[in-house]
Amino acid sequence: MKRLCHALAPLMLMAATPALAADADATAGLYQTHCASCHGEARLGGVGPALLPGNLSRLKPAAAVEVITHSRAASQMPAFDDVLDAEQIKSLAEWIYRPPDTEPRFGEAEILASHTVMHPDGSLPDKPRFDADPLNLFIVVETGDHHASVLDGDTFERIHRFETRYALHGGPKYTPDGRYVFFGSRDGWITKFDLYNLEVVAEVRAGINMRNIAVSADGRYVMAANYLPHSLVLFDAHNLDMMKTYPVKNAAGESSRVSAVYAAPPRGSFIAALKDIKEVWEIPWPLPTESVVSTGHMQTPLAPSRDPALESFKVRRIGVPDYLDDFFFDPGYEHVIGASRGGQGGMVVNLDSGEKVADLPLEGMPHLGSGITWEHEGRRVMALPHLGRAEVSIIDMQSWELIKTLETDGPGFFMRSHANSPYAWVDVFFGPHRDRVHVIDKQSLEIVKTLTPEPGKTAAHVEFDRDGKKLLLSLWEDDGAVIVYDGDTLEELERIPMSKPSGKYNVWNKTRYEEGTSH
Ligand code: DHE
Repeated sequence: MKRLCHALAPLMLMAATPALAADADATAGLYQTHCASCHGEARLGGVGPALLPGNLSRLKPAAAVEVITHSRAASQMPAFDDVLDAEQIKSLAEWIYRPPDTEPRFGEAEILASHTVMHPDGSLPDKPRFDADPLNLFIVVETGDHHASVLDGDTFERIHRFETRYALHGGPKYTPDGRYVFFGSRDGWITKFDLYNLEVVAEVRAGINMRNIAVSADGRYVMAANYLPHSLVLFDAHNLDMMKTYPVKNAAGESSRVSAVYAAPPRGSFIAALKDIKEVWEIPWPLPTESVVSTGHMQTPLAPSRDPALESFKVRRIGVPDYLDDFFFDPGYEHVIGASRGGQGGMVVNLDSGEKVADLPLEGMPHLGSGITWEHEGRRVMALPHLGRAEVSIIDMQSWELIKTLETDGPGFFMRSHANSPYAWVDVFFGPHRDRVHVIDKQSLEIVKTLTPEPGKTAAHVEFDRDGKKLLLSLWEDDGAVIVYDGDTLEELERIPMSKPSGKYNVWNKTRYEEGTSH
């Protein structure tokens, strides 16, 4: 019997293949009829998000069935349970995770075609439409229904709430005066929002699967980092006009996804880490004439003393000993601290020489991207959670030695503090205790309190106000909230209902490169 089955197998396969192909054709037809008008004929997105495997990594297949069947809360997508039967919905939900037959193209023509300017730079009033301190506003990204809220950082009143692009990811980036904020979506959209007038002023799509964006310290340029295509894209921040695309390749012609791009103010440049080739790229922006801006603890020079031979917008390739996936910079942006691929160990690389200056004894997927630093007994230390271990590691940034490992109630994602706060906060994003957050005393290096704001509900990501006196914590649920805490007494002060709030971003802390937060 077994032999027979084996003998028949090729025949059965031949018989099955046309049927499978017919199924796929039928599903592709369903897609064109019901989905393409919003998600694009080639699945590259339109009014709705792109439906390609790389863009759908955040959506579980079962959730895709649910969305097609019943729609998504507060979205314009209709429910299809009246139009399609369960089998058709299941096949569509599977089909969108298939790689496309031909690699989708997204080049300069597509970027230019996506560009819209709603309010040209300089056309809206220069005064805020509200009384709140414009430098102490918070943006809260609400991922549940794809909105963002603007909060007054003194009263915590919601000044405004507006619909964003689908699936924003990473921190929105401000211009140094705090007037404009740029959002990046996983689908590649960059949205420029005028916080004084509470209006979207320009939009452009930089790629199909974007990692993040960075804004130059002078607020004049925006750089986008893409996974698909393998590129960096430079924009003039005024109206998001495309200036240049950089195909990301090494000298041998091998191309790479970009892990992320950051602005390094003391260097006057963007720094991009590459995921598939062993290089870090430095792309300088033109030197301004002003001398120094105070950026919190850094006193960052706007006109950095860098090698005058470095040409603006030209790539300086820095060879590094390993691929950089997740990484962090020291406050002076002299070193990049990267996690090795596979998350076993880390390394410190000097950004001028490209040499590795230290190995870091970090295992269990250290989440360097959410590392923070502070002064401890006369030396600067950095602390970071691990995505794969219930630990926080604390490292001396001079000797690069691990000085403390704190056991936590589970692997964490985000860590946060403020120069004026005695505490650092870390969540327990993964595992059964994701409803807890730990508070670490920055001097004793001990966990001094564990809070459970709402049993059974995920609590994650903290951001302080500009003085470091109060802070916001997300109750990361569809019917969630942002909880305001007193940063010293650790008492809860109030809750502001929100739809799955993720990151919170205080204008002052970001534009001043405050210690203890992300930049
Ligand atoms: Fe993020 C920031 C990468 C998954 C929420 N995340 C970032 C940044 C990078 C990054 C490179 C810094 C960008 C910036 O601010 O300029 N994130 C990754 C990943 O590689 C990873 C692990 C897998 C992936 O899907 O890409 C990942 N991230 C997630 C999530 O699953 C989170 C929790 C939910 C979500 O929205 O997708 C998530 N990431 C965030 C948030 C920030 C972020 C809220 C900004 C933090 C901040 O305070 O600045």
